[in-house]
Amino acid sequence: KQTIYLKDYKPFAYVVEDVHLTFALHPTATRVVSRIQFAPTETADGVMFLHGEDLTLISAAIDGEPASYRKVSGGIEVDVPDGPFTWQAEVEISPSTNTALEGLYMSSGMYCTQCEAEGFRKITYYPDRPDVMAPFTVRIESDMPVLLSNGNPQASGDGWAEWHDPWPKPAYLFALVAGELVNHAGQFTTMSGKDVELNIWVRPADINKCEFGMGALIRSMKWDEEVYGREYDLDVFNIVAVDDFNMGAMENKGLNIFNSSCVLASPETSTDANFERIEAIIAHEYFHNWTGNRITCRDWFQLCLKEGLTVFRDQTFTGDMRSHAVKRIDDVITLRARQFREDQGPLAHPVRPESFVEINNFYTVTVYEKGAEVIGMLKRLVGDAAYKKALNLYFDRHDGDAATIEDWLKVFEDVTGRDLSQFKLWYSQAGTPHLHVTDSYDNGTYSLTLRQSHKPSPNQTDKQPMVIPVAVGLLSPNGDEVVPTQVLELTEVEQTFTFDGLASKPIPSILRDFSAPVVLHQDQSDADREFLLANDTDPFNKWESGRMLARDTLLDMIENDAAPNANYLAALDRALNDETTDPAFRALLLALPTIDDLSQEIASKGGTPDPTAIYDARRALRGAIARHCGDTLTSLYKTHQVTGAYVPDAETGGKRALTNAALSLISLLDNGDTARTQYAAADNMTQELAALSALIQIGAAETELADFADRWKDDRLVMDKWFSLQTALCEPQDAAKIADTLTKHPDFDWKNPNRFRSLFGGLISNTAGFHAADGSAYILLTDWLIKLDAANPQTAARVSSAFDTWTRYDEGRKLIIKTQLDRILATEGISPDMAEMVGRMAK
Ligand code: HT7
Ligand code: ZN
Repeated sequence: KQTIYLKDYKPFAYVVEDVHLTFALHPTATRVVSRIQFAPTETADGVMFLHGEDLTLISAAIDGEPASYRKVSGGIEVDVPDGPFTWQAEVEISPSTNTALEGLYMSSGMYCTQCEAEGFRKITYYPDRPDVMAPFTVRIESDMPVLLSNGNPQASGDGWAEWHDPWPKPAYLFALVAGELVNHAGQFTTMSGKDVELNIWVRPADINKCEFGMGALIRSMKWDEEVYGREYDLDVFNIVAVDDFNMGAMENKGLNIFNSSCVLASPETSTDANFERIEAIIAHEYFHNWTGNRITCRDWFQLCLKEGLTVFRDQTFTGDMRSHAVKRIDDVITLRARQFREDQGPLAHPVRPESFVEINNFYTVTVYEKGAEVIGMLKRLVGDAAYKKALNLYFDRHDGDAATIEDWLKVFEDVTGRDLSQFKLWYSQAGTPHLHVTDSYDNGTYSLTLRQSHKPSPNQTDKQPMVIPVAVGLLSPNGDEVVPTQVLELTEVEQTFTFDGLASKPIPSILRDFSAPVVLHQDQSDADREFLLANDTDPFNKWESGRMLARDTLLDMIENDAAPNANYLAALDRALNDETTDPAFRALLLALPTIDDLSQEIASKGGTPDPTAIYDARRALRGAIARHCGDTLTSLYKTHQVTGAYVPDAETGGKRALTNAALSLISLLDNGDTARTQYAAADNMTQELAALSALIQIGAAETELADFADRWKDDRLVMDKWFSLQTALCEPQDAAKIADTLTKHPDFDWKNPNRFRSLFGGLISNTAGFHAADGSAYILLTDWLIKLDAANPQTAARVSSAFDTWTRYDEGRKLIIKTQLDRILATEGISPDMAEMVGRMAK
């Protein structure tokens, strides 16, 4: 496959005016007839290229006459007339043998599609690019009882149904579903009074897991009207749950298709974290109706245009539904763990990449999460009112367009009069900026000097200074906030900002709310951190102060064999006892930096992380916290128990998060007695899984693991948890062996992406286990990646990114990993997806 470059973009030379598709469904021989009206533009030259992959072409005609065409790499070239014409083709495809889960495939007996990014070309010949938009009419012929496609239902009869989608859309938003499905119905009346029929379609066994998803959909529809003024635009909105799915969900117009793990929920089978994630994903896909569907992307380099903005929107939604403070902390934990990690390694790329081989490899945390951070910075810089105006202008100006980042930034420039050319570097410059802060105080004036620095990234060595919004507040030593939050704009390499009229040297609270995705370097004393942990009015920095104390004591234990910092333990105990703070916030104070976070930190300072030593230090610190804060933890565990029927809300979820964080530590002291009691009494999955996890972590879960598997053997989603917990939480030295044994379990259906990710995602997250010095986990994962790649390249390539930190480690580990990467590259028939990912890592 060839490398594609942003700079080479050229519009398609034909307009697609109308698309009619007829599907005669059959597991191995589905026939697809396409009738497409094309009109040439000025750049047309009589030869039209249509994408097509794995298609058997039965017939092709133009205006009723046999077409003249040539098969070329990736599609066909067709000789076409000078004026408008109708292309009609018939192809045959085989959904049941499509294990890549792209195009039309089968999952648990149903037909479904996945077309983003380039799956439509596996359904029929078509200009499969996001800047070609057209209205679609679809006829489905099948004896399946439920036949769905995009848009509104038009007509149906015995064994067929027709759908019409009036909104011009790119082919990647096409969808079709046919199956023996049942629906959980709902209804929504839009702000202009239109009634919309809502459905969640599932297999009959799952009908009791739809209620929460329906509520989340209705909340999302309402929120998008209230906060962004966006109304839904069809008569029906359908969601379908599918068991075999490469990612979380897909925003096909009017017919969202979901990985069943991202929509099905019940108190008995789903944890609080599952409920929150499901609500966020339903919102995300729904929000795409405007940011992605009505306004789409000109080309796949602009992916962050829809994804960064839609993630930003779903993050704000979750904050509004639950807690902004907790959501922000959660998001930053993920950003640092995953996006900063990506930025630090060989897979680093800009939010808007400039080249790719396989676009599926660029659905990354950088495009999504850093893309969302960039929107958040823009909003902070222009202010809420201008953001709102700019968004309204964006929707007015670009409705129906396939737009670019330039179009997006221009609406902000037009609304505010600001020049955003320097800000645009956030889209083109890879890597995480470093922000260095020093301060001084002299005679009532406090000075803050901010300096930015940038490390090189793959293919980017010289970097320009960026615009960095740094939210700052100042506290006086008695705990009062003497300067409330203000945003300093760092635009040069170094700038000094002064604050006058201060009676004494203040304690600064810098980068409040994590106002920019940067690494902050600040000489902060333990005393200042303890002070901010107790007094900061900014919840993010309050938490961050505790986090930095925990990080530094861990680094001291790892690097200098030091004892746990007693000041930290005392400050943590005080913070845990502060009843004025949210239990969910206190639960987050107990979440220590992960082994991978710490190894990222050590590597960025030029050291060589030893995962085993980091594991031991973390274990020692957890033991010290359990002993030092034992009374507090036991008391919190008792006083914050939730009674009554389970409700998946933020308030009771926060209490469960706190008691379960306490339980995990208490279990280090009581041999798991409390956890065993909780497991036996649990009436919801949050409590059950927390108890089971605590027991696995102390190596005392044999009975409960067997009981769990026995009770849940028929529930695929719960059994995914059973697989992942064992590989994620076992002792590192046992991890590869346990994973290997589990691959031989009769329920290890490796072609199911959820099951594969459960087992191997668990293993990869067990950092000390994955990086066991003998390389056993590296070798096991590589064997399975090679096997999976032959069936499902997209999922295999994504999982292969587990190796992206390999250059951090010692020579022994590096040699084994490099050997595995080379082994993958040398495998005959390796997919372009895998070849690109591993090639970038092995460089
Ligand atoms: N826009 C979607 C991204 C996507 C995808 C989803 C499912 C399977 C394969 C996929 N390839 C790309 C999901 C989203 O961001 O909302
Ligand atoms: Zn998305």
